[in-house]
Amino acid sequence: MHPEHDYSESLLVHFRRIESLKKAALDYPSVLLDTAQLCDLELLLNRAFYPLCGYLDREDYESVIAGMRLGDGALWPIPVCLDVSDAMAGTLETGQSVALRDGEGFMLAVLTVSDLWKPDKKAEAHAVFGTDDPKQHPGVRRLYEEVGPWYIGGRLEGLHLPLHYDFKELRLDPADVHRRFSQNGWRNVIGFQTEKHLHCAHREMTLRAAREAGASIFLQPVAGPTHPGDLDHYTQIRCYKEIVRKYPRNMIMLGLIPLAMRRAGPREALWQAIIRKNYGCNHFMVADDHGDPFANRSPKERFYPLHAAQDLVRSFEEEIGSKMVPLKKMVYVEEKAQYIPEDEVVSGMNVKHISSSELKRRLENGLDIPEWFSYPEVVAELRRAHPPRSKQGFTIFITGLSGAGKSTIARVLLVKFMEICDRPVTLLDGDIVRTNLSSELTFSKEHRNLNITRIGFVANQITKNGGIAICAPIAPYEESRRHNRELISCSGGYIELYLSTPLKVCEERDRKGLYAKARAGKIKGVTGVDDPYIPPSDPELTIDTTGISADEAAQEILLYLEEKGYIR
Ligand code: PPS
Repeated sequence: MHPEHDYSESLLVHFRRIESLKKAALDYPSVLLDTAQLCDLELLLNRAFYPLCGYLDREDYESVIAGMRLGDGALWPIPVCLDVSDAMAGTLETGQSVALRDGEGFMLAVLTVSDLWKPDKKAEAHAVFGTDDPKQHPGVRRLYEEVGPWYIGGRLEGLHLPLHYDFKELRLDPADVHRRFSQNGWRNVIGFQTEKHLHCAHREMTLRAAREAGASIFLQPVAGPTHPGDLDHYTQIRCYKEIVRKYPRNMIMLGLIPLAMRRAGPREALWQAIIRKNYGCNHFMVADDHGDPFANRSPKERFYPLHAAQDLVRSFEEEIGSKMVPLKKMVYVEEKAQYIPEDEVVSGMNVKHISSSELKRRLENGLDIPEWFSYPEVVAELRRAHPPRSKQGFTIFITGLSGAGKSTIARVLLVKFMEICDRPVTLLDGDIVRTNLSSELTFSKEHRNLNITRIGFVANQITKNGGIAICAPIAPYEESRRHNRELISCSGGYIELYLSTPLKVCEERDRKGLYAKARAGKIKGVTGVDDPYIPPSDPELTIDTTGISADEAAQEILLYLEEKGYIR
């Protein structure tokens, strides 16, 4: 038979099988996967997690926990099980088929349940992370708080890989990567996983490692459980695309890995080295703090001992078939006008370095970033994503009692910003929101908090898109104010203004007659009268409007914004 005919026949059989599986799976119970679970599923289906062909069953799981090996002895340091809730587990039994779907309900795979059990999470945390204290390790906290209480093990049949719409050309599976390595004639390849922005020092460091190993470089950043609207993800990948252009020809290749990292230090590094071997890398670059949850902090704050990850990977080099390449930090020496390894610096050398917080400061203030540190194309991408404060969006969140002057000051600010006219401005006054966004809400604690987080959601969208949001609700509770601060500070500026005007003064003003009605017992639960107002614990600005006009208060705010660089 003609080989092509043979091939198309088997493809046809495959497609028919998928179609009949899809039909049958319509009757199976479904598990909707979160973003971290989708990452695991993709790497199971595309064989990056070889030798796994499904989620670990109980025996394999216990063996991995105890000794980093599957039941058959194969090296595998990280448990990969499907976690589900009590409610879901109650509907399942062994031998059953389950449809695995993404957040939109799109069916991706069918799992045949071989085991269903309640893991001892304390024991898992201790073995995998080295502690069972959630305060010490974010991975333990996630295991306790976000991972479901039941695990399912079982074989998988893939129907479709999880869908991605971003950077499709970089989403290479192990088969694609193997093919490209052989097309490039690459026999020795160093896998380099990173989450950081890369600059000149990283190019020098990887090139030096590649020369020493006689290898090429596969730069494989993590495109893990990120949100589709996460601006940083897009910037990061565009920066990687720029930096690979700065390498000599046929020296580096870029691909993304959808890995849900556990940050389990040495075990994590070993796991990543095995995964890279599955992609065809026979070297793997390991940092001295690889997989540490606090890798960005000072050496004293790291969780795992320095070099522990390198030592563990090195001890399994032969078994994995991959050499551990230690990541050597490089520093710029001014008089040599070049980078050298940090451990070759001798006293008297004029060494230059820009830390990530210093880089952030320079970006925020539009200051110079020298060419010895980074490439103009990379800096341009960073500047686009991190414009100086005068070009960023920001939210002014005014909180205080009714009658403290929130709406009037908000309106003065609106006019002033319109006069400056460099960013779109939106006013989210308490009354406007209550009429248009929260008309069904009462003044109970729960509803007030919901009202405030709704305002926060809208203000965040405005801020993220470079606008100015002025919010002026009472916002009597700290928890919803904190929620908004945490959300919005990631998108731009956040300025909380507490109008500390005393109740007595607000009550004397009583423009809406609210307090009179409350005192007469006509309405209940009025803030300040018979409902609490919890003052903010750490506002950027506090103004008591007793005896000052709205114009004067607004002027104070504008001066603050000017001083902090938000307006010019
Ligand atoms: S909250 O607590 O932030 O959700 O309140 P907010 O959305 O800002 O709404 C406050 C305005 O609603 C009027 N109002 C009341 N305020 C406080 N307590 C009770 N029970 C109440 N009932 C109605 C009041 O006039 C507030 O307007 P402002 O602009 O603050 O004076």
